[in-house]
Amino acid sequence: MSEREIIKTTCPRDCYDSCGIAVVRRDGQVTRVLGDPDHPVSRGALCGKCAIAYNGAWRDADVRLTRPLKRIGKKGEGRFAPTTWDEALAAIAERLDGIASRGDAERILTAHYTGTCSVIANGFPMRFFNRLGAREVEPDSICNLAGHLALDYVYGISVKGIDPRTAKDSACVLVWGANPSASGPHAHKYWLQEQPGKLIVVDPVRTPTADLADLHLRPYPGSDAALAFAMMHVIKHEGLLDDDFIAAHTLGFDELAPSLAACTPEWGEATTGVAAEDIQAAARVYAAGPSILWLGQALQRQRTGGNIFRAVSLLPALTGNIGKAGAGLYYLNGKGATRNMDLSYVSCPSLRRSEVPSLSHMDLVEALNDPAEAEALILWNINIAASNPRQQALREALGRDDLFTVVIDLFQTDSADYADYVLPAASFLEFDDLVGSYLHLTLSAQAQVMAPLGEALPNQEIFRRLAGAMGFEEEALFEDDQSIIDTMLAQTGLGIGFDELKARGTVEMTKEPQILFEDGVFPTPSGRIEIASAQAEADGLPRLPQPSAEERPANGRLRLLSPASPWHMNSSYDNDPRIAERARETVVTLHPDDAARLGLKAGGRVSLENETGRIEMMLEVADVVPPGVALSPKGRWPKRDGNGANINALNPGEKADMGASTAVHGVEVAITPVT
Ligand SMILES: Nc1nc2c(c(=O)[nH]1)N[C@H]1C(S)=C(S)[C@@H](COP(=O)(O)OP(=O)(O)OC[C@H]3O[C@@H](n4cnc5c(=O)[nH]c(N)nc54)[C@H](O)[C@@H]3O)O[C@H]1N2
Ligand SMILES: Nc1nc2c(c(=O)[nH]1)N[C@H]1C(S)=C(S)[C@@H](COP(=O)(O)OP(=O)(O)OC[C@H]3O[C@@H](n4cnc5c(=O)[nH]c(N)nc54)[C@H](O)[C@@H]3O)O[C@H]1N2
Ligand code: SF4
Ligand SMILES: [Mo]
Repeated sequence: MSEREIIKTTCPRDCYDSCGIAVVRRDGQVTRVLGDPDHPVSRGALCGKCAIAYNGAWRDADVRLTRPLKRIGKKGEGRFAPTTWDEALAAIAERLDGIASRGDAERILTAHYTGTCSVIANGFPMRFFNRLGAREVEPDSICNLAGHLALDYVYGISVKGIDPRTAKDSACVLVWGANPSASGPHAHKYWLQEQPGKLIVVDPVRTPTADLADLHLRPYPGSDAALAFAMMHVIKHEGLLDDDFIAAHTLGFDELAPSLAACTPEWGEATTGVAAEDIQAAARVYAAGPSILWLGQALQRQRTGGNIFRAVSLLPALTGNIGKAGAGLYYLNGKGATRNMDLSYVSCPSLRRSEVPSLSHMDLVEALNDPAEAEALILWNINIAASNPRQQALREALGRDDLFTVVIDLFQTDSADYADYVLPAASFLEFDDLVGSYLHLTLSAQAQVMAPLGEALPNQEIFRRLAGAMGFEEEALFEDDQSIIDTMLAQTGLGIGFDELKARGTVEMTKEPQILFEDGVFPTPSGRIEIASAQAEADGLPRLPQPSAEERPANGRLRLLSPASPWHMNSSYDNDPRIAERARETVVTLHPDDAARLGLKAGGRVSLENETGRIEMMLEVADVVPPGVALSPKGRWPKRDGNGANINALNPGEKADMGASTAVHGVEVAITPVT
């Protein structure tokens, strides 16, 4: 009789859900990776993409990187020979040491993000880079920095949002610029559908989440600040303001109020495309509350994304929809901030001897082109050749012969093709760690269920060994996983050890739903919600959010949206054969009016072009997208696409108005038939 056992672990992908996983092992060998039926969010199922990939590419030694590799071909060509860990680490250490010992450590760039989000594998490698004095490419600048900075101005914090369980007391959930049907499929399937209130969705696209809504508002992309102002106009003029809350907990409403007068629903309709009566209806339902406001990541990926975020985030302040059960706002629940974990313990910024300013991903191409700025580049948990803007220019920069590049990944990505050394990372199934969802206030165990494939090593072990090869001596660089896990678990105050967490899989941080800002104190300079912000003004931004909308594309061009795809996780999974079957060809979707205007036929090939690049796709015609918008989700590997490029070949890398953060949903393209 073979022995069957089930081990609980957790999905650490960059996803709102952080699903519980049940790994089936027979005689010590993993046979299936399934959903954990006990998990409060996912209730027994993984999403389709992970169900395939975790039983496919992620455990397939023929697809995974299993040995360190050394480049033998030209950069970008993807020709490598196997080497040993000792040789690779010695060579890397020698190069980095050569740069650092002449005082140029800031010419060593490191870019990393959320390839894996577990606490140690996501944070520990920074101990090495802090000690080295390397320059960090600002991680959030590729994703959500503008939104963080905007909420910091208004609320003093951006990483503490509602406890989703409080929705049992809500009369309305307003999802603004997020599409959980793709980006958090279990939040879509259970949480949103079971909450008792009305669902309002603000999204130009009719997504499956929008299909669930009682009210779906479809503003033109980048016009959301105007929509928020029109809603605030209605709230004020229909007597729906919470005057007591405004007086007690906010600053600057008197300065804002005059600007609301002109923002009538009719003005709102003309500016955003949303019907005046829908603006009124949404404002009334939201104001009556208790209401939850979900600020999606897409909302701030715009040229004026910071202003948009400031404007929309005023709705809770004006209506008192915060500080009580069933109310509040949500952007991201930071795994440290909402779980009492001090993540700086993991990354140890104190190891840094001098400050080195970070670099925006939007400025990476220039930096890589300049030997005085970049002599070495180390990438881990990130695939810039697929996911960064200015794809062609970035490739050329990565091709620079004297740029020493190291890529750490599970797979031979497009980025890895440019490496001098490729190092194989272990997957989350192959080491212990902690996972905290960025929506649900849970803490979960990531449990090792199998040995690393081949010679792969967890990120943290790679950097311990590299620290050794460099001759570094600080103890913190060598701390083992168990010690870090114990320290972090102790900080949480949950009173449980890792063995108990592993047995339970996932625990809620509190028994009852937490209420956000229950004490009415906000960590801004004034302790109030800062509608008017002296800090923003000091930083060269307007003192108040502006009732503006971005200019629409001219000359028949369309606004290109490339949000999360249900079959990819960012650029992950494109190389799994069963997922590739489902996403065989890259598709762009246009409204029937645009297709007709441009003389394009459904099923035909079209060219998407702008000053940054050109790619071809198959055309789908459907009124799920509004006129003037083209939709084509992110996620393809450039080298697996017939174009040898993906959607980011069209992204000029324009910056949002805060933090030099990405404005990827502000891209404009011309679309023509391919004959
Ligand atoms: N056009 C367009 N582009 C976008 C976006 C968009 O909306 N539109 N969104 C942007 C956003 S929000 C983001 S966050 C970025 C993310 O973009 P990517 O960097 O592509 O993110 P991922 O695919 O999540 O992970 C990156 C890599 O981490 C690897 N990885 C997984 N686990 C591990 C591990 O344990 N160790 C190591 N070393 N590697 C691991 C994966 O194999 C993968 O190759 O893309 C951005 N690019
Ligand atoms: N399956 C899957 N899940 C993922 C990811 C993935 O790639 N695949 N990526 C993960 C990552 S890194 C992130 S950051 C999150 C992002 O996930 P979300 O927060 O959901 O953000 P996006 O996917 O960028 O876009 C969501 C919706 O915003 C809409 N939108 C675009 N522009 C505007 C606008 O100007 N105004 C309004 N109101 N709506 C707009 C788009 O049409 C889209 O339907 O998802 C995470 N989850
Ligand atoms: S990617 Fe998200 S939905 Fe899919 S298994 Fe992981 S946590 Fe769950
Ligand atoms: Mo992201």
